[in-house]
Amino acid sequence: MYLCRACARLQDGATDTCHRCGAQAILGHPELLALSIAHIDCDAFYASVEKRDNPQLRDKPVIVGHPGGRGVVTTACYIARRFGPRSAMPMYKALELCPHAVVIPPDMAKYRRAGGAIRSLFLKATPLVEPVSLDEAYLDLSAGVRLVDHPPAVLLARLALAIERDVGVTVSVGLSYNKSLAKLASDRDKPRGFSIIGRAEAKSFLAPLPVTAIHGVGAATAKRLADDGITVVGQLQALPEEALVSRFGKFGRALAHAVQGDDPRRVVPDRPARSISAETTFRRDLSDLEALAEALRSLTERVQDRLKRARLAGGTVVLKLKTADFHSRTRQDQLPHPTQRAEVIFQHGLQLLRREIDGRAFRLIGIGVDRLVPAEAADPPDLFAAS
Ligand code: TTP
Ligand code: MG
Repeated sequence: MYLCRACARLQDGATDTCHRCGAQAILGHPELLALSIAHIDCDAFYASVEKRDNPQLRDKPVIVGHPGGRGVVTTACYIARRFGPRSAMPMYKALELCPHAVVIPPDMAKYRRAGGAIRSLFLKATPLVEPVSLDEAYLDLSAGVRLVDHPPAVLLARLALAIERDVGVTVSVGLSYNKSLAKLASDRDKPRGFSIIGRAEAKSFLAPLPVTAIHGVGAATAKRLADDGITVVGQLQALPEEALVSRFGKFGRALAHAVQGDDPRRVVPDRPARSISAETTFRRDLSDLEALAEALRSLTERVQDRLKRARLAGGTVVLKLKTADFHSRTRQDQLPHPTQRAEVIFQHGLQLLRREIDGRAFRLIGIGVDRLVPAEAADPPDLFAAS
């Protein structure tokens, strides 16, 4: 399967140019539709925001940082990087390497606003957004979690385009099956990258990388490994797990898994979603209770699925209906106890629905929950259930 990054659509054939938009931005991968964990990182973030706000800087080398002797570079744009300046470098040194650079003092409030705008776009795709910093986040776009029913690769291409259009900065996207690999992927072809690491190539991708590419391997561990003559991941892959356990204890076990491309860490959202819902528009308008209830039942299954994946429960059930002439109604019902269960949501939704049946035809029904709480607070054990 192939993805056109320019129009964010999928196509079958292996061509250089998109069948639909004609752009030469085709990305192919055998696991394109099987991967759903993403890492997105803005390109030269502070410098990109400054270039957005002053187009005269577009083709110039830009360094963001406090000018003067003791300042350091926060970031350098990709043009400046060709001459050597990098983040954390003393400013005087950066200017020795690139004397014609334009130096701009940082404007944190502005970068926070841009970061917030980007975050809002992420949250339109999935509630499972884990920010790492202002310009960087992990997204879980698995089926049942994502809010828009398109393959993750398509959602990511759309997001990258939306961020460019609405926020005015470019991003690099990494798509894989866990956080570590998604992060390595996003770093792989910056700027404006879109890189995919599938299960089939994870091990061989990791093999030539320095050991510090592995999550959890810092300078101290790298030093101990170097003392053993180990510098690249491939050498660790060749060792039996027990060898790493005896050398590093519990961390050794995690390390043994990590070098094989395993990473059990989940994407943990920093802020709870406000509501979780599902809705459907009918092909033909419906007016009778039975047909509407049937649609309601399958939607509550989807809501349950999403709640479970997000490890949340809802305290209020919200029913949404749209009449054939496009009038929306929402009705809600507070639950005695927050729930994750489709059956509970369905029963409450059905009660609400019954009151709305008056012979009128509906074109859309939706059901959801809000007042979300962590799943642990949900559904007290049923005293009468078998167990
Ligand atoms: P990064 O994402 O590390 O860097 P970047 O976005 O500038 O460039 P890249 O394309 O390689 O991702 O950091 C995001 C912002 O954080 C960066 O624009 C400036 C700031 N920052 C610092 O202030 N000091 C630092 O040492 C680093 C690394 C970043
Ligand atoms: Mg960045």
